[in-house]
Amino acid sequence: MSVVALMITGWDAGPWERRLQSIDSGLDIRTWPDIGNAADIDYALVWKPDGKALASLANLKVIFSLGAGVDHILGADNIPDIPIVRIVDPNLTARMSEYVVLHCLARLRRYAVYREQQARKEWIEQPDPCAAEVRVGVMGYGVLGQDAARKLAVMGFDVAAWNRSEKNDGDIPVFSGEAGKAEFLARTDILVSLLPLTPDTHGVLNTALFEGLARDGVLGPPSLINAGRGKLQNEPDILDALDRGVLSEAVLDVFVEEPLPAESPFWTHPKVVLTPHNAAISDPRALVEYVYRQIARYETGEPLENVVDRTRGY
Ligand code: NDP
Ligand code: OXD
Repeated sequence: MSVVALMITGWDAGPWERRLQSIDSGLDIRTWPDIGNAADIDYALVWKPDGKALASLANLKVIFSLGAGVDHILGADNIPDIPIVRIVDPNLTARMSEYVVLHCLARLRRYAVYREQQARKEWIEQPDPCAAEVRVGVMGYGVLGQDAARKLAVMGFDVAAWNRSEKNDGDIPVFSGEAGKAEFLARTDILVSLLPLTPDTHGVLNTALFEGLARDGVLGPPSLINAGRGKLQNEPDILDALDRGVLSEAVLDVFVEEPLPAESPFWTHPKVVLTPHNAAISDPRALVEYVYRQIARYETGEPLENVVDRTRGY
């Protein structure tokens, strides 16, 4: 019988345990820190795990990230050198695209302005460009970036992407690497960050990047949506760019420190829309089956899918 450990920080492990048990009542599921004999554990399902605790599982075969990102694992000390599998699932992907499309449409249709006007009982029609006049740039053209970009294109936005490696994707131009960055930024009115956090992407959302964005957009100064990771962003640079009008708005789902401290100026900044790192939640009702499928593949000798490349960091 396989033994699974749930090692979850910040979320309730209960729904994961119940869902797993409902799929396979024969599984022995243990929730950290009450895992009994550490040497029994075959698989660890983790969110922000304690590295030392993971390292103590002497017979661990696979680590499953319960999110698409894996910086919460790779950033911990003593992570055992075994496969790390991340989440790639249509449920999570669709949630992220909803978030991105929502905030691009809100910006296009000046949702914030009309809310303010309503509060003042003002009947004023704002200039009304169409989606095709607005250039959205998606940074990180992986599973989430591609889905969001395609759905934005369906809504009519003029979409391009920026990626580490070159990719050809039909109608969506994909710029790559440092060589393609300036051209990508210069044609971007709404910048969407869906990058993973790695040593290369740490702090990439900074003043120099904001100043490279398009200055001739139909919606006025460019705006930022960051749903990747908080440490991609230099937070003082975002505040400064908003205050100087280099950015007109920042939609932030992720922060350097989470939960966002009460004293953070982002809470009350009039040009910031913030959400509590829930652009794409990990819903155990959908994702447990994915993990269970991977365990079944491993046990029948099939290759695991979506294994993290540790040297790339994602
Ligand atoms: P993928 O690994 O599928 O995609 C990552 C993409 O980023 C790849 O296309 C990769 O390029 C590109 N990339 C990596 N490093 C660089 C770089 N230095 N410069 C340019 N491009 C780079 O990940 P997902 O799309 O599944 O997820 C992306 C991130 O979204 C996660 O890592 C996580 O941090 C975040 N996330 C946030 C959530 C939230 O609720 N806020 C929920 C889920 C995920 P290449 O094609 O060359 O490999
Ligand atoms: C993830 C997240 O990585 O929710 O999936 O942040």
